[in-house]
Amino acid sequence: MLGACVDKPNTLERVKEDGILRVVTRNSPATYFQDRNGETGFEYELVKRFAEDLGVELKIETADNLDVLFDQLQKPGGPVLAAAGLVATDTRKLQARFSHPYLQVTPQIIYRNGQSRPTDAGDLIGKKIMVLKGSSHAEQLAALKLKTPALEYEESDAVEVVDLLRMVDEGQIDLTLVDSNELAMNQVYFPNVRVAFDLGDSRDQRWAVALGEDNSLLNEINNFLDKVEKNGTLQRLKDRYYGHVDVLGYVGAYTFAQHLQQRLPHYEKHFRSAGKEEQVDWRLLAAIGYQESLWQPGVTSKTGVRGLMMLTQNTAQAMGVSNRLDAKQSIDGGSKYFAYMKDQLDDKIQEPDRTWLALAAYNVGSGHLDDARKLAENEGLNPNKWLDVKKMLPRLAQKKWFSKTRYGYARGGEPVHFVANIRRYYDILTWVTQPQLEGSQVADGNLHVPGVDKTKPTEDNPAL
Ligand code: BLG
Repeated sequence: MLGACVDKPNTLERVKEDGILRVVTRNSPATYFQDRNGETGFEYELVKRFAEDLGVELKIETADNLDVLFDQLQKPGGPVLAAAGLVATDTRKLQARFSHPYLQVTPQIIYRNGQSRPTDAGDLIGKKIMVLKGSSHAEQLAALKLKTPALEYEESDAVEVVDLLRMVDEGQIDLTLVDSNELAMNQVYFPNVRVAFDLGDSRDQRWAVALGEDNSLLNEINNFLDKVEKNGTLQRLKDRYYGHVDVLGYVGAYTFAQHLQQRLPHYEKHFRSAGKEEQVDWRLLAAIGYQESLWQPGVTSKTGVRGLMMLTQNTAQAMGVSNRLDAKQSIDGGSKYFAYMKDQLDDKIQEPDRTWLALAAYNVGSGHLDDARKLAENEGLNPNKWLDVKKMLPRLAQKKWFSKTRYGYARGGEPVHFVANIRRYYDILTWVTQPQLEGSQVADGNLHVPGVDKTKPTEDNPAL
C-alpha cells in the first residue's frame, strides 16, 4: 500500500512529466485576451512565468463562466490550476484550495455619472443591479440581502465585466459591483461610469487548485508567488495592466474614454492610411497624436510647435506639410517623420527598443538622442536599450553633463514622459480595437470594446 503511494507521481511530478501546465481562466481584459502581440492579460503573463519556471509548456483553457471554471478544476485529467482573478470566498473554499494572495482588490459599486450617487448599502434598494453569476460579488450581494431583504439584484451568466460596465455607462442598469482592478482597466472605455463607494474591505485574489490536490503543486505555486513578489516581477505586471488609472488618474481615464469616442473617430482613417503607408501600427501613430494634442488639430504649443502631431516648422517643411493645422497633413507628416526617425537609427537596435528610441527622437531630436546614447555608453550602459538610454536623457538638462555633449542642452526629461505616455495610450488603444477589424473596409472609426457593440450610433457618440 505504502509502496503504491510512493510510486504514484504527485501533481507537480505529473505536470513536469507531461511537460504541460494546463490552466483554466476567463477570457476578459483583466485575465486573458488577445492583443497586437498575441496572447496577453495579467493572469496570463503571471501564469506564463510560472510555467517557464517549471520548464513546461503552458496550455490555457477558458471557461464561459465561473461555475464552469470550478467544475473544470475538479475534472480528473482537466486543468490543474485556475488563474482568473479569484477571491477565496467561503463557498469556493468548499470547491477548491487557494494559493497565497498576489493582488488586493476592492469591490466597488459603480453608477452612471449624472445619476444621484449612492453612498451606502441602503441606497442600493430600488435600483436595477446586475452582477456576474457565480461571482464573489453575487455572494456579497446575497449576504447583504440577508440583512436588507428589500435589496434586489440580478445575476447573469451571459455577460462579462466589460458588459456590466457598458450597461451602466449606457443606462441599461443602474448599478453594478466590480473589483477595483477591473474598473481600473476598463475606465478608459467608459466615459460615464463612476465609483459610488467601496462595498466592504479589500480582498485578495488567489490562484486555485483542485480540492484533492496533494500539496505538491500548491507549494510550488506559493513559492513562485513569494518569489515574484520579492523580485519585483509582480509589481511590474500590476503597473502594466492596472496602472492606467494610476497614470491617467480617474479623471484622465474617463476623459480618455470621452476622447476615444468623440475625437478619434474623425481621424482614425488618416491614422490607418498613414500606418499603411509607413508600415507602422496605426494605433501607435494614434497614441502619438493623443500625447501631442489630445487629438486636436488646432493646437499650438508654447514653443510654436503646431497641429495634431505637433510638428515644428522645420519638420513640417522637410515632410512636405504646407498646413500644419490640417489634420490629415499633420498625421501624414508626423507619421513619415516617425518612420524616418526609426529608419535612421543604428541597425543594431532591435524592436521594441527601436520604436521607443524613435519616439524619443521624434520629441527631442535625433542629435540629442545620440548624445544620450553616448552618455549611456560612457556609463557602461547599453545605448541600444531604451531602459538604459532613458536614464541618461534627463542629464541633457544638467550643465555638468550637457556641456560634454555634441548638441548641448535639451529638456531631456520630456522624451522620457513622452515615451511612457505613448506606451500607455498604445496599450489602451490595442485593447479597444479588435484585431478582426484590422484592414476592414470600415475605416471611419470602428472602435470596439471586447464583448460590446460600440459600432451603433448613440446620442453621446454621434461620430460612430
Ligand atoms: C520636436 C521635433 C524634432 C526636433 C525636436 O523637437 O518637436 N519633432 C517634430 O517636429 C515632430 O524634429 O528635433 S530637431 O529638429 O533635431 O531639433 C527638438 O527641437 C514636438 C517636439 C517638441 C515638443 N513636441 C513633438 O514631440 C514640444 O512641443 N515641446 C514643448 C511643449 S510646451 O510648449 O512646453 O508645452
